[in-house]
Amino acid sequence: MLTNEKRTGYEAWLRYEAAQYGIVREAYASQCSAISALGSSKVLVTAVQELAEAVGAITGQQPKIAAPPERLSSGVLIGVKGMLDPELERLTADDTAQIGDEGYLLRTLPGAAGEADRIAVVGGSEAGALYGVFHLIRLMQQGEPINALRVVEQPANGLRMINQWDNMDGSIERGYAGKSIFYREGKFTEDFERVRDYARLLASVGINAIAINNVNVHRVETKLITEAFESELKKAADVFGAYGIRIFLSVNFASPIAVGGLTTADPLDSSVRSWWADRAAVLYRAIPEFGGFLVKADSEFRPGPFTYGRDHADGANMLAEALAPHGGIVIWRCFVYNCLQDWRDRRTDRAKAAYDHFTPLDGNFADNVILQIKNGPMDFQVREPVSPLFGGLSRTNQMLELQITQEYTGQQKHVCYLVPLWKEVLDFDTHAAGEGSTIAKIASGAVHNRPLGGIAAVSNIGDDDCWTGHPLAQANLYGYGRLTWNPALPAEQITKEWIRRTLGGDPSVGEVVEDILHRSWGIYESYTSPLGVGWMVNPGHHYGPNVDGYEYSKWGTYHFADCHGIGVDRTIGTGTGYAAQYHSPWRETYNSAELCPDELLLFFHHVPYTHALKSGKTVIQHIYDTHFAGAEEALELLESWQTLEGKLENGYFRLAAARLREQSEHAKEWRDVINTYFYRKSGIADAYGRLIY
Ligand code: GCV
Repeated sequence: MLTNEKRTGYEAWLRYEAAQYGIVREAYASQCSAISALGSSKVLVTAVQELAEAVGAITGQQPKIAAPPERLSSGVLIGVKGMLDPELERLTADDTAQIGDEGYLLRTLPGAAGEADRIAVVGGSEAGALYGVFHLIRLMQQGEPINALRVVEQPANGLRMINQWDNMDGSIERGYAGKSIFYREGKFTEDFERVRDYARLLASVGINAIAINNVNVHRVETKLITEAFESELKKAADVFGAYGIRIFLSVNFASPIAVGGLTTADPLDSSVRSWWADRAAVLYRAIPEFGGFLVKADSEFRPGPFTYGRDHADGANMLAEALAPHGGIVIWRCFVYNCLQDWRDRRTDRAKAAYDHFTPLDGNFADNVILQIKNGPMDFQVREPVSPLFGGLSRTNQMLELQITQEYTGQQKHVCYLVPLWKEVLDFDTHAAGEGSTIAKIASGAVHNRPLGGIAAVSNIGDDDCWTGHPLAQANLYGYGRLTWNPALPAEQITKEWIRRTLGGDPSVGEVVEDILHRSWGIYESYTSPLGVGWMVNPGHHYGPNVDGYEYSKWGTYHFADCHGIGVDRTIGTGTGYAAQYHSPWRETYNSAELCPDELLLFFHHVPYTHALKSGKTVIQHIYDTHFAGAEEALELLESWQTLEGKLENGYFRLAAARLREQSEHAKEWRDVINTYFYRKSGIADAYGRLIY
């Protein structure tokens, strides 16, 4: 295994090694000696196949698969609550009373005298049963006992979604792991095998929805809602459907004009409304389990209702009306801002835009509309405050949008483990409805008792052998899924699970990888983005340092550094007033340069370079220190990875080593560009006399 040059992690966390100890192998083999599904739907068939494959690989013994309705006296019974045999229904009733649609119960049922125990995997639905099976597999991959199971699980979020930013020419917007696994040259791929493998990975962490094309919907992709791609869409829906995942399409708001032959896309025009209603009916006739539409409108040159003097509720509700008879939903993005700003205009603040656009519409959206809100008010920066829009809506369904693909966090060349960042977002208490109104609870719908909610994230996969460019970036996809299921899971647990399942049980490997992952976000922040300043990147592709790259541009992304100081004044008295979009106590905390947490100081305040931070350092010394330290620590990550040579498959080891080497070199570039820039601007020398150019 160790000499395998080719393997770079294709199996990801569904890599099944034989259980380490013979006694454990034997126990699993006997507890899972047979598998039977109480039903024959496609998701249950998947569940049986998945469990059989895992058990075979982990124990070395292939379980017997009983054809329904054969009843097992031992082994694993997989079924759906309400559709079990009466005895099983009765035995599990106490627990299954607690599970809803996608939840599950795993329970060991003691056998009668002389009979072996059985394991019941009971889902609230077929998908729930599949999640239960993946839970059982997770336990076995980690060598956990499965002899006295009583686990009741229910996902916190209704929608647990992935957004692919894939284009049909095969490119992926902000993709850093090769080409699309879905498309080539304007067509769907012919080989759906890889798509199926992706569906497995996603379902294994509880994902239940996927939008399969970029939110920037180009010419060919606009036709995805027409009959032109019906058979391929059906195929994709089947592949994902077998794993309990519903497909969605990103749609072009101007479709009635672009592909419908109409002269308008005005959402209040009756011909437009009936055109969308017809489209929806045709789509659902072909794919009854179709999820709905994802929409980027009036954003970054995409068409939208503003063209017709309508608002976003008009636009979203029109699509909602078309989808409602079929049970479909509209996911409407709130990433709406002026991307043609004059940099001389100091009153307009991009950070305020989503709140300003959408809070006046609170309560106007149909029940099958969900507003999808990016975690921060700007755009997936290394450090941003959370979007105040989450605290500004109480009568509207909302979901959180995260970015797994590392557009601003090292583009999968640098390691940047995002689970700790996401945990900070999810745990943030908006105080919107008193204490405890966390982003996690607002997004799930719990705070305002909303019918729909969830989390979506932009995927980080492509057709690279390891899926994610950097093999360690797989941990972000894994962690994302686990958090959508349960945002309360500790980051450390997720990390340990991912390592154990992906890289095996050697504790000396686990310690090193865990340390690398957990330090990585802080390290990346330290050499790129001090104190909440973002956007010091090369325009367009967003890789590498360019302090003024966006400073005199139209995108609304400025740091305002001059010879005296740096930062954006977003205070209520002298600045853009953005701080007022938060509830107390955040409003007061962010509004005050004294109270504002150091890591967000320059997001909210313009301060002199000599301003003293809570840490006791001046701003300029903080910039120098973090950049020198960050580059050193990036090298430490490489050195620590190198201690794993011979302990991992060679292909995997080398791929990550090459990326960590590039990161360490590139961190020096970041250090020197940023330090030199601010030394030249401020004229203040580094207190320790280190080399600045
Ligand atoms: C899909 C940022 C990215 C764009 C992306 C956009 C969005 O601006 O750079 O590539 O477009 O966000 O989220 O819509």
